[in-house]
Amino acid sequence: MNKKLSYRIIATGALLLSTGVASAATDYFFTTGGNSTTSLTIGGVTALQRNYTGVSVTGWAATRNSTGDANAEFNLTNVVSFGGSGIGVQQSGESSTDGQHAIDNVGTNEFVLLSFASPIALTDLQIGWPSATDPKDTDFTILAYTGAGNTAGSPTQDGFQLVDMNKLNSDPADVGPAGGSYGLTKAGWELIGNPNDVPTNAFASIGNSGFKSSSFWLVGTRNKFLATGSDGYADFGKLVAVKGCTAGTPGCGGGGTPGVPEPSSLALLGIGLLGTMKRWRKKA
Ligand SMILES: [Ca+2]
Ligand SMILES: [Ca+2]
Ligand SMILES: [Ca+2]
Ligand SMILES: [Ca+2]
Repeated sequence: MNKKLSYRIIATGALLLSTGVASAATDYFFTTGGNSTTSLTIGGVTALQRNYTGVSVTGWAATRNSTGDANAEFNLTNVVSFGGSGIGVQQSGESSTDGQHAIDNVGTNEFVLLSFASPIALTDLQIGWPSATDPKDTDFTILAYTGAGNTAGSPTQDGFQLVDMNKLNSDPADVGPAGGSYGLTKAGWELIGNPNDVPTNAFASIGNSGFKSSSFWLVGTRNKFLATGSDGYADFGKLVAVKGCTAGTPGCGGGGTPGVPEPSSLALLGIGLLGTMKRWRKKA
């Protein structure tokens, strides 16, 4: 087979594959400041919510410290945009020189809360920092609000509301009186994954093998209350993007595999190749 013909067959196939494959996955990037911002005041704290296409982001920090505070709760805090390297959670007093301007677990556990316009099965996350020249540990903890595990008196009994975050804390064992502190997993938040050593600038699986779906996701550095064992190294990361799919669609818990051409595409590919082969035979 001559080179020109080989290229033509490859080009024909590539064209058909690119037009005939249905992909259910969607990427959400956080490499800008957002399309708009909303000023929120929750629990006496005012901070910016960043609004991107299809998803809004708020920042949260648990005041529980390493020795354990009885009254620890999550507080609203700033989501800061660092352009191409992503977004971080920068609390008042956190330095830009020691990595704590990112999402981190030095001192307190931090999360970003992603509120999607419609339910999504989150599958991957990507961080854009730490850089190769400034290596740091990058273990994460991911939760979805699935409503499962709501207990009587839970602040989230009637469905998740942003203000409820103020009443929750990191420790799943912490169940207080109505209006007090509740562990995340006692109030409808489900632990989805604890990905270790997330690489920079590449999508990494969060471990959502069951394609759990929700409109609300918490993405944070490793939370010691929600993982067994620890490597002892503090974690840092600026979130560049997340990837998700619509639960129940092919490749997203609904059977089938995205990226495999449908029968009609295969038929078209066959016709394309047949035409190319005929022209080749005529020339030969
Ligand atoms: Ca931080
Ligand atoms: Ca910190
Ligand atoms: Ca690690
Ligand atoms: Ca770690």
